[in-house]
Amino acid sequence: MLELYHYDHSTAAQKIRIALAEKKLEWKSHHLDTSVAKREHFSPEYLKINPRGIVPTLVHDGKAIRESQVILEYLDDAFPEPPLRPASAYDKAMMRLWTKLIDEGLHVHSRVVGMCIVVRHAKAAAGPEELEKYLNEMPETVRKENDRINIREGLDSPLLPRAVSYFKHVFEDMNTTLADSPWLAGDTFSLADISLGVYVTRLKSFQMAPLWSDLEHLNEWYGRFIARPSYAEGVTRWGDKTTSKRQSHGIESFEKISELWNAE
Ligand SMILES: N[C@@H](CCC(=O)N[C@@H](CS)C(=O)NCC(=O)O)C(=O)O
Repeated sequence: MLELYHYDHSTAAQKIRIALAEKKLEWKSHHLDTSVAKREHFSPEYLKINPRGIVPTLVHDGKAIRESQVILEYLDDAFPEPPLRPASAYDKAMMRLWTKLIDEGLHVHSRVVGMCIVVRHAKAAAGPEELEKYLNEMPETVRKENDRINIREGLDSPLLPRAVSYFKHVFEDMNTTLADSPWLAGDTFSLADISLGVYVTRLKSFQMAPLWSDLEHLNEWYGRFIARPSYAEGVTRWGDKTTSKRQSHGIESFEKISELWNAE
């Protein structure tokens, strides 16, 4: 049996739900409330299967697997059909160059952008005492320190320029690659497309798409990505209760983010 601990708009969880849908696997949902008040992901039971207190965790026949990029590879090993890694050694290596970016910094940068634009408002609304409890319980030190800075400084956070610039360069590199192939690692849809695609959705949710409107190959690829039934199943179906806040705070932040995007 497959079980997934996740929540609706988590990018890391979206990747796993897309892969599960591509493979047409049945799974049981454990939807966690990660709000400051509930913080179910810091409960002693959850920390036993995910000591970092983050989402997602896959449990397969009683064994827990954590870290979204590891889970994606695990799913492709455990359930090889249809494959989500290219057949040729070269394309597989290209796929891994893309997926490597996620843990090299892209996911952390995505959290920085999200926190500075919108999530800080929800965190601050919980009140200083609850927020302090939440941050104190957070097991990951770097995440805790980054969140403290980003909640306090918002759009003036010293972490924001690098995060925005990182996305700009990755999107440009993706556009260059996609000029020559329909998918990031060649002719077939792979873990690279799943891993990167959800972050385009995330930035788009802040109404930032005009920043990369000139990257036509990236935009065409994104159209192919979201047209797949697995996207409807893994992303759209779960919704995102923070959509309207993402939109309104995104619009307020557009000028600043645009300035950082165009800084070099
Ligand atoms: N490296 C981890 C990152 C997971 C992660 O950052 N999860 C976020 C959701 S995308 C989370 O648990 N957020 C809840 C919180 O930090 O309070 C992975 O890829 O699984």
